[in-house]
Parts: sequence; structure tokens; C-alpha cells
Amino acid sequence: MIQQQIKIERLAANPLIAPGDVQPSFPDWEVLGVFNAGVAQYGDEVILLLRVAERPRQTDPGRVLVPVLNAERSGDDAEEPIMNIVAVDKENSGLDFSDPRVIRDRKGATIYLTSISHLRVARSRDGVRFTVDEGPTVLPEGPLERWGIEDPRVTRIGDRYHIAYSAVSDRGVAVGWMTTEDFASFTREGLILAPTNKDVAIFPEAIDGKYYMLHRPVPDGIGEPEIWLAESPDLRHWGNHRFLMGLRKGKWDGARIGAGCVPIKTEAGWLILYHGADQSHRYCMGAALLDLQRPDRVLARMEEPFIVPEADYETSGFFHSVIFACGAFVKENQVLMYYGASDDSVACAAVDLPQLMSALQQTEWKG
Ligand code: MAN
Repeated sequence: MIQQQIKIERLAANPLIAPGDVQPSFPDWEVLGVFNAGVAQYGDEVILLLRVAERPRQTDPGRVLVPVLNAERSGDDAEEPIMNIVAVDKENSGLDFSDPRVIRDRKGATIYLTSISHLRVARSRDGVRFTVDEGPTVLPEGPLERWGIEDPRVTRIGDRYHIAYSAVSDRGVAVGWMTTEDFASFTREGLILAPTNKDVAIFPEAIDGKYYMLHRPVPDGIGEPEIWLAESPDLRHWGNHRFLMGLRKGKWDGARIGAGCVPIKTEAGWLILYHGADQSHRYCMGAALLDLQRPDRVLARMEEPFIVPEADYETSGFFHSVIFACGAFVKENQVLMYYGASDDSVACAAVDLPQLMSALQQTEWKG
């Protein structure tokens, strides 16, 4: 089921950016996917901070060539490679290659990702036709980003843009924070959450002097991957963690949920567009509303997603049936939501804001 009475218009130009539109970072590499982009309005431009997933061209039929950041590189030695390549034997019966994103051991632990992601800027004046930078804008850096940086969410506060992203390594998935004023130079501010956590979206303004974020711990054992709220006096130190929204077992958002787009301020509350996945790993986007002054209060949550994978670029691709959005903005009563389609390409949908708000306000779901 899909939520009724909400007009959704997928842009005719979708997918807006596909792997073939992006140059690999190194000779003999290939781009597997360009997706899950952070979104910012900057001057009269729309900026997408793309997640670009790439790997060395696979030249050896018997082995998977896995890219890993050379985190020990000194930086000023041009001879030293930025990336190391690990060759993994496909015949190794102790390994599981069934998920195209990862290589697991037989106990189910991920031992490698099959690609490494960096962040790359794409710019547009009309929000439809984008020019993608020719090389990486931000490469992973250091041992805690050895496996890449992923899924950035961009929040503008004053003149500064704050970027929360997944920092992935063999130590786990942590949440990194960097800032920029111009999308040309970036300041790394360090990790703000330890593993395993991801899907952080920082609210665009302080509420009663405190900053807020949505985050998504990934408990192993007790607990579920659900949405939490935290607050901070300075965007650096986060505490007062509270559980916010849970799974709805057996439904479209029954296996895991997470932010989502950066919260959008409306008169009725903070509009939260979040992803939910079911047992079959189908990712859809749903909506909830939080109290403006007390963002720990869920005012409404739609029963059904407002968008589900339907277009061919959403139902097929590197990892099929995924709609995963990290950012959106409002223009003329429409929410322009940019999203990763099937971990493959970037698409955009225009969602009717008044209809979305009225569907939310009619919902029976509280909490
Ligand atoms: C993960 C996320 C995304 C990705 C989806 C689907 O949970 O971190 O990076 O788009 O899975 O593969």
C-alpha cells in the first residue's frame, strides 16, 4: 500500500545522475553507484554532495578486487598509493559473496565492502541538470574511514553547512562531522558518535539554545535499529539521548528505520522524512511530525510510505528496490526530495507539501 491522496511527481529527467556521469577517481577504476546525496541550497545553486561508490576494474575472474584506503599514507609521499587493493579468492568457501555490497565470513560478519565511497560535489541552477566535479571532493581519511565515507546529510546553520556522514572502517560504522562555508574547502571536526551508529540528521536551528540530531544506533543483541534523538550545546558534544520512533513489525518499516532528510520546519511541526526497510530489504520513505519546541514528542506518523520503489531505476540497480533520501527542500509548496535509487543513481521527486501535511495530521498514529 502507498499513502493515498499525496501527489508525487518523479522528475521526467530521472535518474538525474547515473554512474556513467561520474568519472572514477583513479585510472582503471569504475564507478558502481552514485547515490544517497546530501542536499544544500547555496547561493542560487542546488548542491548535491554525492556518495560515489567505486572499485578497481575487476580484471581477475577468480578473485574479487577490494579497495581499502591506505590509511598509513604519509600524505606528502606521492609514490605511496592512496588506495590499497586486496584480492579475495572467490573460491574461498569460508566466505559469503551473496550480498553485492559486502563480503562476509560464515558467521555473518562483514570483512570487506566491495566498493569504497567518497563525497563529490554536483551543482545545478535548475535542480535538474547537474555538473559533477571531475574528481573526489572529500576522500576518506585515516584508519576510521578505511572503508569509506557514506550517506552525508547537510544542515545549514547560519552561514555554515554541517555535514554528518558515516565513517566506515573495520572498527565499525561511526558518525563523522565536517563543516564548510563554500563546498570547496571542508573542515573535519571529528567523530560525533561511536560505532555502531549512522543516519544522523542535524536540525537546522537550535531550540531553546540546544541543537538536536536524529540518530540511529544499530544494537547487536538487545534492541533494534530505530530512531533516537540527542541534543548538544555546541554541535560537538551530544547527550540526553532519547528513543524517538520504533519499528512497526510486519510493516514496510518493520526491519529498520533511520533519518532520512534533514528535518524541515513547518508551522505544524518538524517534518521528518525517514527511510524504512522491511525484511526483504525494500527501502521506502515515510513521514512523521515532531513538536516544534519539544522534538522528542512525535505528533504524527503516517501508516504507509509516501513513496515506494516503482520506477525501473528504483526497482533495479546495484542493490534493487531502494529509495534512500538524505536531503530535501521546499520550493513553491513542493518538497523536492533527492534520493538514492537502488544504490545506483540519484533521482528526485516533488511531493505536494499541503497534501503531505494534511495526510500527517489525519493520521491516527501517535508515537
Ligand atoms: C544501508 C545504508 C545505505 C544503503 C542501504 C541499502 O543501510 O547505509 O547506504 O543505501 O543500506 O543498501
